[in-house]
Amino acid sequence: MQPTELIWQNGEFLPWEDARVHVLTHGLHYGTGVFEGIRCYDTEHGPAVFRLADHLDRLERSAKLYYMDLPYSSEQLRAATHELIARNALRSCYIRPIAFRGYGQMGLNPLEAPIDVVIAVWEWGAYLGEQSKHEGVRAKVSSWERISPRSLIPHAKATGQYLNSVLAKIESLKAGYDEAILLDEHGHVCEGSGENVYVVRDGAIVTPPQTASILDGISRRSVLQIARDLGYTTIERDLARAELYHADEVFLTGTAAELVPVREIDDQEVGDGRPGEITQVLQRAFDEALHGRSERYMEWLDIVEVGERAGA
Ligand code: PPE
Repeated sequence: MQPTELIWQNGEFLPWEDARVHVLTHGLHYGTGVFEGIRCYDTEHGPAVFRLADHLDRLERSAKLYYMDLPYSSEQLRAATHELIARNALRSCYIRPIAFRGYGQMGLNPLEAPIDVVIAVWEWGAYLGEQSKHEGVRAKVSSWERISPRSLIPHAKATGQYLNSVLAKIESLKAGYDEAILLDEHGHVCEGSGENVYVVRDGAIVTPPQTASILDGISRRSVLQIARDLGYTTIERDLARAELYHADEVFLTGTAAELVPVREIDDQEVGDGRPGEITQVLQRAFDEALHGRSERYMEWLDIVEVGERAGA
């Protein structure tokens, strides 16, 4: 990864290499942290963060589910994010806010451990590779089941929960695929290791509902709205595994990945093995929204005020 100049840690702007934690940090041992992944785009209005308020809202909600009271308000984190992007003179970047149980308390009761909050920004290119956007990825249905609400909280974006995604991702890569798709205990489709998933069949866009074990993706909300605005039928319902293979088109969305077509699942071609038409229409429209080229969705962008270092 490409370091930038500054990282925001507990209210201070520190040089990248000085943003450190103690080895006995609670979150390192027990996965007691919550985080976000956000992107900032270089638009003609300046660097613009996509749905920052919604991401910070999700961070706060994830924290609450793990009994963490964030020591900073969303408004403070928003201001810190803006200042961090400006001071690092970035036009576009990935933004990683993380809040975790810090140093001072060991054992499974984290309630006395302090809560540390960090925001880092860096340039991060196409998550699944530049080609994936145009050609689509090859996915494997994972042998690992998506975490269940009976043991964890699928709707929380919590660090420890990502061991599930990490296992699925490694398995798919070692088997020669680009990405994993996880099912739940009933065999219903949930999502990718770091993306929501959609099937297009007979012109309708189908994706698992909120009640499935998914993360309530902010790209998901955005792409569903764009699809509806374009007049497509969108359906949120349980998806059977076979529907992946029978689909005309399949695609994934996430902040890091953006919108990526799936061209093959378990060695079965999706459609004709090339990104489908509806996928491409949505990909273009989403891209326009992300990059501030769509008047209709400008309200999703939070423009960063940059000083004289802008574009430096
Ligand atoms: N599901 C999971 C499990 C997930 O991690 C993400 C985001 C999504 C769905 C899509 O959510 P949203 O970004 O709000 O549309 N994954 C983040 C982490 C990637 C990483 O490698 O770290 C991301 O895309 O930033």
